[in-house]
Amino acid sequence: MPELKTRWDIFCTVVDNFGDIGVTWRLARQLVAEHAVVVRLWVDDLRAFERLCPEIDVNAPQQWQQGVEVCHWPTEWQPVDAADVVIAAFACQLPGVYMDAMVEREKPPLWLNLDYLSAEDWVIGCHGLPSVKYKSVQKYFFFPGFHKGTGGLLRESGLLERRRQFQQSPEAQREFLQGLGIDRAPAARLISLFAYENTGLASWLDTLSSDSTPTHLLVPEGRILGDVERWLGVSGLVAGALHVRDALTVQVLPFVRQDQYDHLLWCCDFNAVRGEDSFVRAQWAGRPMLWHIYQQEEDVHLEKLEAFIALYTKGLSAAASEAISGLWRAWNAGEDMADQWLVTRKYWPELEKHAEAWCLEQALQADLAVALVQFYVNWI
Ligand code: TRH
Repeated sequence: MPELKTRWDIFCTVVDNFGDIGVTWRLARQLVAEHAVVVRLWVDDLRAFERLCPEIDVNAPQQWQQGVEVCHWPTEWQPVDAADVVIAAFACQLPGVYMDAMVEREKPPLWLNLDYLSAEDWVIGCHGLPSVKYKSVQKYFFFPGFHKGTGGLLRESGLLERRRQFQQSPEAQREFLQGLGIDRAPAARLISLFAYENTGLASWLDTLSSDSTPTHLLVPEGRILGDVERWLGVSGLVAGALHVRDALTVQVLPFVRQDQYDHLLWCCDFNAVRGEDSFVRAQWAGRPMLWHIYQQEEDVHLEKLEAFIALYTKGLSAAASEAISGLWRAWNAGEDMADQWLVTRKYWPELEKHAEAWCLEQALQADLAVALVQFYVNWI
């Protein structure tokens, strides 16, 4: 008799931006593709989802996308059977009726809270611990992370091989960039910019525009465009816009599908990323990067930032470590970037080597999907 596939339900509320749906969509696809499980992804905001995956029918209550059953999470919940594994992403609150369905199962499901990514040490101690209980059903904390003893990072099988092949093929890169309307000048440094509003941007762009090396800056449509407009002295920037200021070419890109965004990161010499998912993808790109961390109340995000800096800079020379840490701190404080950028440039070869080494070191860990499946196997 064929073995019945395990059924997984992933719940995602889009709090803001694209990280919540970005992470859960990536996870759902990987579980289906690599672990032969059945996944239903419940999402409350299909419009946000559509930006990452244009095939989404925003009006469909249920649809199949890349092997994942995508369900709109309605305000009025209709009863459904609970799955074998239930993931509440980022502490979202499950519908009460669904929680009762979990209780009614003959064997209770494995119920997990997939938490936010952090490099802080305490994560190791909390990963996998029991959280709250609903009647007879126990919830567990599941923490992604960079350390051994955490749930690891999302990384599809063969990702780094695909990335390396692409980076070794100037033709594949040229073709990809041309598809986005990007004609890279041969000597230009390519930088992608995905960030929240940032008062430090103008000083960075000033420095890039007066540099001896030309820069081609690629900016997907999003929250940073207002700052770009102010610096350029223009308004109404949309995808396709291209402006040259001395050594700096600024090009606005459409918000591309998630897989294309990976390729964009792989093409660039330097990636400014933000939040959680693009931050991880930039690490898999193996190139130097700049992280704009998601701001939290009472500045608790600054501790997260420092924890990651401390981990990431291990193995760098003291001077290179100071340079990249300074750049990241300035960016996250919205401060002047000029000096920090000039200092960072001095250590470029070392930072490039380090980015690849960091990527390989992180890839030694089991990826998050494998860790989840393993957690389930150990639990049953
Ligand atoms: O969009 P983000 O800032 O998302 C989040 C949310 O704010 C969330 O509430 C918060 O908790 C979390 O950050 C830490 O940044 P993030 O996580 O990088 O998500 C962006 C997603 O969008 C990611 O999956 C990559 C994708 N993306 C594309 O698919 N195409 C694009 O062109 C770009 C620029 C991004």
